[in-house]
Amino acid sequence: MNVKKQPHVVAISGGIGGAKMALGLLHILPPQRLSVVVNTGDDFEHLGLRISPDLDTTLYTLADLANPQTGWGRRNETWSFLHALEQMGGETWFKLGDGDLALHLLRTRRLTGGESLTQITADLARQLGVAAQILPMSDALVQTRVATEFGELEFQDYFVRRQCQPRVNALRFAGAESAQVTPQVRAVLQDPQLDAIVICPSNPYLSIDPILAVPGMRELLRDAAAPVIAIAPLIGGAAVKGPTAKIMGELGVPVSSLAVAQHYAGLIDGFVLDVHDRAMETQLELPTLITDTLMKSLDDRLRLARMTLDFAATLGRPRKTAA
Ligand code: GDP
Ligand code: FO1
Repeated sequence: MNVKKQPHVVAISGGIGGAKMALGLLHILPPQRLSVVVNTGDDFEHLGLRISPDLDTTLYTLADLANPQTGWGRRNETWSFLHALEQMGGETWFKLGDGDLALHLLRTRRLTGGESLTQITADLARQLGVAAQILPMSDALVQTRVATEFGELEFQDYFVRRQCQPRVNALRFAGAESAQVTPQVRAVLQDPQLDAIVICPSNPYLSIDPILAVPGMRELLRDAAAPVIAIAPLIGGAAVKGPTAKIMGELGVPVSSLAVAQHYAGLIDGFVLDVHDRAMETQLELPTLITDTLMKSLDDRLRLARMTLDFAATLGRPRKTAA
């Protein structure tokens, strides 16, 4: 009997932009055949709780619980906790909804008890009915720090409290040097039957670079059995949401999808470019799929996911160059 192999795809993702793509992939793959390796460089402690924003966004998005307006947090959220906090003079710049609070409490309590972020996230995903493996990039604490005109800022201070207004001079990922790839991330990237690794249209500097900074991660991508494909997070030189374009400008990088592809040079085997940027195709020195990459509806997410996997299938298992 000829048993058809089930596809297996690994997505490398940040928060809001990445989770949109991961949702498309989840819908077109059989259950448990999507693994999402998620940035945890945005993680921080707030009000005594451990918050992992990109894991939260991925969990809520894949569980169909996400707030469609903000992209982060839960749909139909209530805010009694935050209002009570405000009344008593607590910090309210980082908005924790009542339902969301339950996730942070559970996570924090189990982390304090010595369990790994990977194990806790797997349990939360199961409880929320998510049929994908959601994997933190590492179980070690890696924290993105933003060097600005106001000195070095903690990530959420820069991103949420100051709304990405300070000018970025440099980024570093504190703790990355001693972080380790988890056995679970290693296993999915070393799957000999892997069909594709998709670098989601996430912020390359804030969301993907922290993942790549975990020692051994680049080598795992380079040595994987499947092609690595990145999707441009810019459309017509602008971000759909968030500070990607602003940061590229501030770091002195041309604000273009070409620069994003060049940022991933040596790591990717194919690039997905938006139709608005088709003029750049001739300058891209790797196989390129040109398509509409704007994901407004669920159908848009599914279509882009399908096109990306069909594109990956045309690339086969290219010989990898040094990453
Ligand atoms: P964050 O961690 O919440 O900031 O989210 P990500 O890093 O995962 O995603 C942010 C990036 O997603 C931004 O550069 C956006 O331009 C990009 N993005 C969001 N939606 C879309 C979309 O529909 N299409 C494309 N191509 N990029 C998108
Ligand atoms: N983003 C905001 O812009 N404002 C918030 O008040 C806020 C609260 C918040 C709470 C939980 C959570 O998981 C994420 C939250 N985010 C909020 C998202 C935010 O942390 C960023 O989008 C990411 O770190 C960038 O990926």
